[in-house]
Amino acid sequence: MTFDILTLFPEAVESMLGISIIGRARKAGLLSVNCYQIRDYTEDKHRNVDDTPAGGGMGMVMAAQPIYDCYRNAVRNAPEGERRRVIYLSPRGRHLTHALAAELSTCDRLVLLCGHYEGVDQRVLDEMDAEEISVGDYVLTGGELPACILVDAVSRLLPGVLADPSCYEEESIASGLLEYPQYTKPAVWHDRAVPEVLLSGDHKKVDAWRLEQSLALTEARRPDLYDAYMAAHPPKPPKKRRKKEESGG
Ligand code: 9D3
Repeated sequence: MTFDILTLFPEAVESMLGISIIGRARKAGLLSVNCYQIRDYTEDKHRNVDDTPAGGGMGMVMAAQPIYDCYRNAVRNAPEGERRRVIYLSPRGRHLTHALAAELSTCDRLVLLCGHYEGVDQRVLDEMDAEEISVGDYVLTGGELPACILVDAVSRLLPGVLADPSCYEEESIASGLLEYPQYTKPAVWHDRAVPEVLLSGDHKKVDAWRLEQSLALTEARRPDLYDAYMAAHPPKPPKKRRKKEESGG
């Protein structure tokens, strides 16, 4: 998977995606992240990349030309027929979810455009056939943090990126439940004990306790997820005792 990130702040994106699990996965060649400085592509004599909005109003709008030339350069050597999506991180986009991240993880290349200022000239979004994705209903100052969130959420689903792949099957949001509470040593800290069942060594009991905790937390905090989970996991009907008449024949 290759991520091409078009931004006015490549250093910010590069530093965030150069560390931890994603940084290691990049060094291992499991994914590529290329950051492009949109300003390097401006044909404006003052190197400007934005201008006043047509029709008047506040703020500045990112111009089409530098973004489009930056985009063309990013995909210049891309193989013909690759599975590619162009994404504009935008507060008016479709919300990023685990399901969307999983869908994006099947692509060969994601081109991510980060806006700044009040927005981007609509014509370049149309020309690139960009889809819009938001990371939630709150207002940020630009698309760089959202782009990092998207790269992080998608990258950890790629083969080999996580040490233990079983963890993305059981894990909270993917399973539809919130995660149970976690503990480590020591067994008592500030008069607070680790729940006894976790020290019992009885794996069946531990699993049952964790599921019970996940269900209770999800019901209390995310009734929407709880209802969906219950609809998908109907409780098993109790086993009927076999009656003599039915078994006879
Ligand atoms: C003037 C109206 N504003 C919309 C509420 C314009 C505007 C505000 C903030 C346009 C862009 C931005 C910067 N935000 C993003 O680029 C962004 C974002 C966000 O603010 N919230 C959630 N997801 C995203 S993805 C990109």
